Amino acid sequence: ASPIKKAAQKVTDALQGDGAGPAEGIPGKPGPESPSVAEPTEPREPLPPKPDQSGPDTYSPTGQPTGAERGRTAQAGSYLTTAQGARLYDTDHSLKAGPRGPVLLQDHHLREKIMHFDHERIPERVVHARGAAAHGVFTGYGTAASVTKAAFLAKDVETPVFVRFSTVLGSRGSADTVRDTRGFATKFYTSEGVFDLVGNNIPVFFIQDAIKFPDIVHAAKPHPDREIPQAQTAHDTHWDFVTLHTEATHHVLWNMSDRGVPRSFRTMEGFGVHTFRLVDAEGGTTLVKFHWKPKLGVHSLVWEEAQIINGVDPDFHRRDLYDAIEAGAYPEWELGIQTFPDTPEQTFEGIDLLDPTNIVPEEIAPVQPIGRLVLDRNPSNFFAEVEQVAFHPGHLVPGIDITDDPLLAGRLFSYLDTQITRLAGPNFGQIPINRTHAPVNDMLRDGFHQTAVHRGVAPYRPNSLDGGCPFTAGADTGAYVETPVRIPEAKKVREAPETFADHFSQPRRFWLSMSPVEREHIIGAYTFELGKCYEQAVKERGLQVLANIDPELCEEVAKGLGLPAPEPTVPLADVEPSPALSQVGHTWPTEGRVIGIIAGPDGDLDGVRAVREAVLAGGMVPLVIAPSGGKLGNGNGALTVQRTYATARSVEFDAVLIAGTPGVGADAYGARDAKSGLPSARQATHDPRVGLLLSEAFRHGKAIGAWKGAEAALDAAGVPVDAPGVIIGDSGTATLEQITRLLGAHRVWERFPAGA
Ligand code: HDE
Repeated sequence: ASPIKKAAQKVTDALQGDGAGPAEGIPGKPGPESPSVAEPTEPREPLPPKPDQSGPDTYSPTGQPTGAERGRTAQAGSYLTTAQGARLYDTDHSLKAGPRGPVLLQDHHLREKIMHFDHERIPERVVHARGAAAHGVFTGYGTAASVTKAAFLAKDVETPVFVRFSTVLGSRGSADTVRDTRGFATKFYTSEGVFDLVGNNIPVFFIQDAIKFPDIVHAAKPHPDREIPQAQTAHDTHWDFVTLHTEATHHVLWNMSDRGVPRSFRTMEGFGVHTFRLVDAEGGTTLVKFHWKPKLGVHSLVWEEAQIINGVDPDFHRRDLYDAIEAGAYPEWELGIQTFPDTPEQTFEGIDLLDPTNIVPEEIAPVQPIGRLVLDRNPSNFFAEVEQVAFHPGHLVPGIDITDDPLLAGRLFSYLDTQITRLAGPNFGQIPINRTHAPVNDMLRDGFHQTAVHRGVAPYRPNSLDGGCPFTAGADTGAYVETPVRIPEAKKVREAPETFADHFSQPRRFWLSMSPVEREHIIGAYTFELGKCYEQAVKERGLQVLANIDPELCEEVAKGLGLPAPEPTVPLADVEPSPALSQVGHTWPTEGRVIGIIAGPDGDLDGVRAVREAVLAGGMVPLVIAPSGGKLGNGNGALTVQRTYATARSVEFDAVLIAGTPGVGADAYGARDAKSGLPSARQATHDPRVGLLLSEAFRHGKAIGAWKGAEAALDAAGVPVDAPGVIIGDSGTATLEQITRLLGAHRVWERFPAGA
């Protein structure tokens, strides 16, 4: 029996027992065989304990834990105790003066239990509150050795990592697929200390100077009086700010593009945004920009899908990441760098490298791969790991240094500061998820939540009482030594460089680099968001910004808003497109893609079984959808139903297959059982919910395969059988090759009015 079944048995035994005699700590005597409970899905083995994250310490600093004691499941001990280790005989009833009498103040267990519960929450992150994370491994290729001495980037060095993805604006409980920037923060537990690469899925930022961060965040967060809307920019204060403050234009354009609604965390690029300075073993320096390239390609949702998902599965991205890892479809990225000579001007081909609203096109500075990231382990405890992880752009290792990007400077202050409030004191580095894997020998002492028991008497330097220890290191013994960058003579000013004043040529490059269908999506996004604003002046200013990017973009949005399109107020920049910015027109691996297989009870179950196997063999995830839960068919070959017509929605699937039900024609659509009024089993493949699923999948450009008479269901759903990406075959497996090929392009782009 699996551990899950054994555990279930123990609980059943305990519930049926008389409470006498602890058997392995669970009161009760062995009960009868537990009744077999039908599982809608295959049960999962619990995750193994993590080598570097032990369970809560259940010992005092003076007693040492035994091997078995450490790292075990928190709830598995023999006896329930108080926080102080006293065994409890009851945790379900308050201490009362008689069963109907008043509760007594002397109930110390009640007070401890409620006190702890009352303080379970910590403040959510002021930005990036909503997130999900996973553990993994980073392996260096050694290709960066000529530009950096960072040990973790050397060839074949494996470094444990923890990556947290997030949205920016929403609260902790907000929906995943809102239109927003996504955080992509990576903690590398290197042998030389922690390195945090705290990036986003958009390579540019709203502002050029950290001092404006409170302004952009106050404008984009919900209105302070009503606290609406949640987790989105489609409201007046956001558009008021970004249209008055045009350095935000480039970032906003990325937000309004498909990048604002990623299909999955697994299909997002990541960017360090700022220019960093790498330092080699001889002290030579190179300026770089970091890029994460997803193995599965960069893919997005269409806007309608994103909106539906926010209702039907607000945890869509979180679930997708967790499920992919559990299924063994480990998300993967390559880390790459664009390199630039470290000249005093800090520009490349006329692009100011200190301006975080700029990209450098990959066509003129190719991204060179330097390592591989694989996420292969889910967190065991969301709060302990995902909530308490504390990133900081100032967590650097020898070989990686910063530049004078004024946005980065502010971040170096902000990320430590915020943890003092969020994690209640300066010792957050001792929280298991934040602990470095390098030996720590600091002289930081005391403070809230100090969990170390430091020995010795001399936490100061120089000292003689602790033998003068510890000693400082030199660069040759692994110390972090700042690059002695020359600072040009200057006056103290509150100013930006002149080159920071061009707010439109980079957005224009982005627009010109988009395919027709991506442009159509951008037009739709601006029309939606500005259409949600109440203030006429804000809409008009929004159109003025668009006119300065591109007249066609401006005209199309103006049409949608019913307003005149203004003339540009700046000359349109003469820029070359960067084809690497477009997501369309490439072919990608299809691993981990989700294929819904609709099957009725009378359908071709052999065919469903065969296609399910073929989907699995292709590294994709088949989900069988049937009218109700349980099994389809009998005996060994019975198929587990993973989604019912009630729980399935098109947005979960990248492609849909439908197994026909022989003998049922289009006119049976929506047929109901005469008695119950419910869709009858025989007509199940023609259920209105299936019709909705198919029509949505069609509208969202998803590949659809049908066999053995299922054309009738397509017909009933209004899906033309000869439309692009609709594959009719003799069997499910016969359609799969074409379906997989279509999935490689992500969507059937021809189905959108603008095509690809
Ligand atoms: Fe952040 N940012 N940020 N940010 N940021 C935070 O730190 C801040 C910026 C980013 O998963 C906060 O621990 C300032 C750029 C990510 O835990 C806070 C400025 C980029 C995350 C903070 C920026 C980011 C944060 C909130 C302007 C992309 C989530 C909680 C100078 C390169 C990390 C926390 C996680 C989180 C401040 C700008 C990315 C308040 C002042 C640019 C991915 O410290």
